[in-house]
Amino acid sequence: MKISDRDVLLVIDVQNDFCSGGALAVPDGEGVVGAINRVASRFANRVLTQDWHPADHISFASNHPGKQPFDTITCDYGSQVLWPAHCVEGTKGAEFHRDLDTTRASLVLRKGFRRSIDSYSALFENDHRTPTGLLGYLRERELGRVFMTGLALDFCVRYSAEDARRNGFEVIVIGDACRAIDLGGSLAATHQSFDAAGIPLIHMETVME
Ligand code: VGL
Ligand code: ZN
Repeated sequence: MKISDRDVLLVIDVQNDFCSGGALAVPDGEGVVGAINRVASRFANRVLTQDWHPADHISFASNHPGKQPFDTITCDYGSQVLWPAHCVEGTKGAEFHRDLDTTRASLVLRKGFRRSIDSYSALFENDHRTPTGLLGYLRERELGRVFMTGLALDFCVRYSAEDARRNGFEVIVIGDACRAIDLGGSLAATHQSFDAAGIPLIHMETVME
């Protein structure tokens, strides 16, 4: 498929903690690295995101006495899944996977850095109101189609894709350059939501052709 200078590759959270051996390992998380490096060669615009939390972050089960990872709590902005502590700012777990080619990224965007609010989406934090700045970046640079890759398909990739679509961008998810957590039916819900929103899931080979 023809990739233009207006298209952008968004690489979500390909960090050690989401790969094998990490604090919140996504099954075969590191399996996205080769695929992303390959498709990246087709794009002039590449944006990487990094999940980046303070140690006392609201999304960590360990910061809520009596709660376990994967429990859900209600906070100011609605419900929030509690996770094992992960991607703590400045730690090895928060670094990009060592084989991910980061050299030609034009932007590295960190999200989830405020103690009292999580951010799955790369565009808006979990209150669906607080901007990360990425929407302004995409608009100001007049970027068009947003191609999504990374971790995890059913959380940060999903919410980023939906927010971009809702804000008028054409969004395409490269399925084999993503992996899912699949918590309580979240993967099936993601597929349904992509269908409803008009977000196609394509194969990497389609991008390479
Ligand atoms: C993510 C859960 C918590 C993700 C980040 O990158 O999908 N999931 N923090
Ligand atoms: Zn996180």
